[in-house]
Amino acid sequence: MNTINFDKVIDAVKRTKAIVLDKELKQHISMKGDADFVTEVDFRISSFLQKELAVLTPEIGFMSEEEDNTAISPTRWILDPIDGTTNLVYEYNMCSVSLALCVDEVIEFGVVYNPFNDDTFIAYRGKGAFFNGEKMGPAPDREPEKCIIEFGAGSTKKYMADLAFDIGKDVFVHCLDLRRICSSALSVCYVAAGRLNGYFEKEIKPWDYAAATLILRECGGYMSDWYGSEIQFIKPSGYVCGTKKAFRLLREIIDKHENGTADRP
Ligand code: LIP
Repeated sequence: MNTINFDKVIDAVKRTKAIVLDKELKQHISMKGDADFVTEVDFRISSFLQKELAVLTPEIGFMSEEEDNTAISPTRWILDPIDGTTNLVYEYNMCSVSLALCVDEVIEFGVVYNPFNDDTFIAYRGKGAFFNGEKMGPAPDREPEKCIIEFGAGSTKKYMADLAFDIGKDVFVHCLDLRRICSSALSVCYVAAGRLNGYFEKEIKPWDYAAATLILRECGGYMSDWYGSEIQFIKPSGYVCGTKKAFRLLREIIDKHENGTADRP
């Protein structure tokens, strides 16, 4: 851990910008499932960072959205080469490269980089989080009715739509407004930065949230899995996070719906 040159790791992550901005590569699109895009940009970034990290840290394993993750090492990089692939394909340009270092299921380091505007969120466990080089403080703890909440509905999981939208409606009437950015890594970082105040989604993958979780934690944010337990990084998880009051609101609403008590007198 102490011997890792994190500046070189961050530099490698930022060098993915050339791949992301290559207009030709993102035309090569295939479907992993319904409403689930993958492009040549995703594959190129995954193999580029795998090679770079193998040179910088040969002893550390590698887990990535676009690789075969059958043998997962307890000490591993967790990469989402493009979080927000649909946004990339549609040129919505809210995408991030998200890389975390996980050691025995604890996230030690995380970087989330948006190549379209160079926003860079970085955190080192116990040493704080940084946005574009500036130390981040705790985000303002807004009252629920002043909160903007990111609503992750899982576009690839339409069978969850009723529950997601029932909860979404309930949250919407209790907060200022909902957002759909659809890059979970960016959404969690935005909660850390106070641009959003909370975020929830019933099921996402470790690479969507590993790096951003440390960034939010280092800023004093609150988070849990869908049912209120600790977030895990070895398998998919629900994700609920926010500043204190927003998190409390989201937990109350989600628990109410999951326990079947919603809309009862
Ligand atoms: C996507 C997320 C998005 C979430 C989707 C999906 P991808 O990641 O970041 O916020 O709603 O379920 O996981 O597939 O673009 O890397």
